[in-house]
Amino acid sequence: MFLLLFGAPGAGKGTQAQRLADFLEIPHLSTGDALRQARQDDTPLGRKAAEFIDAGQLVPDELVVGVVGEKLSQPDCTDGCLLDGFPRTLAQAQALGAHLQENSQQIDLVLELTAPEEELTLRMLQRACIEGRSDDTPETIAQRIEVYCNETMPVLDYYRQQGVVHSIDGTGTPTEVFERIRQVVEKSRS
Ligand code: B4P
Repeated sequence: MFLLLFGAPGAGKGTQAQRLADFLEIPHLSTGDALRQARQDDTPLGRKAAEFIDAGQLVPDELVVGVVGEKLSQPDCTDGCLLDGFPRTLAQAQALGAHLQENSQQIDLVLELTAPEEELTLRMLQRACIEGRSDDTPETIAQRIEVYCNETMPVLDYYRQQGVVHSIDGTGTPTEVFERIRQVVEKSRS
């Protein structure tokens, strides 16, 4: 199964993606995690990405598309993969579509996690206290939410036209949210 997980910053993508990938026994790629790892490793990609991440902006498409292309070309992704936080722009969606088509693959399901903006902000401010992520400041959080609405919501509309999007209420405990996701995934598999 090829699945995409969408959600505004703080909607719970990272939290749910790991559970879902374990449940489906498929590889999982979070572009946010991959970029943070590159930054930690001080690679050229990580150094370039850092300035965009810290400003609450999207990292340029060509950099992110390269990361995903590399992952999808690995043998463990032949039968499926869960992409978390990708695609975030229409150009990324088109690049993904071209890659899948070349390999006679298709997107089976797009999950959108939703939560009110106050809840998103609160979660990220709480995470800031625990993890100290450089992009979890109040100004950057507001910027990331705006970027999500302007650049990523149109990508969801693009997939909605293909009839593969399921919106899931992302409020409640992580276990409650996962149960909602599990039901949608089970239904789409049956
Ligand atoms: P991401 O790493 O994708 O960051 P995010 O949108 O904040 O989501 P994350 O997964 O971290 O948080 P989650 O909602 O799970 O991206 C970071 C940056 O990288 C982007 O701003 C961008 O610059 C760059 N980037 C990434 N992908 C890119 C792409 N494709 N193109 C261009 N740039 C890209 O969780 C948030 C918090 O809420 C956590 O602390 C969690 O514990 C908590 N939480 C989760 N579920 C909860 C629940 N049900 N109840 C209470 N708390 C919950």
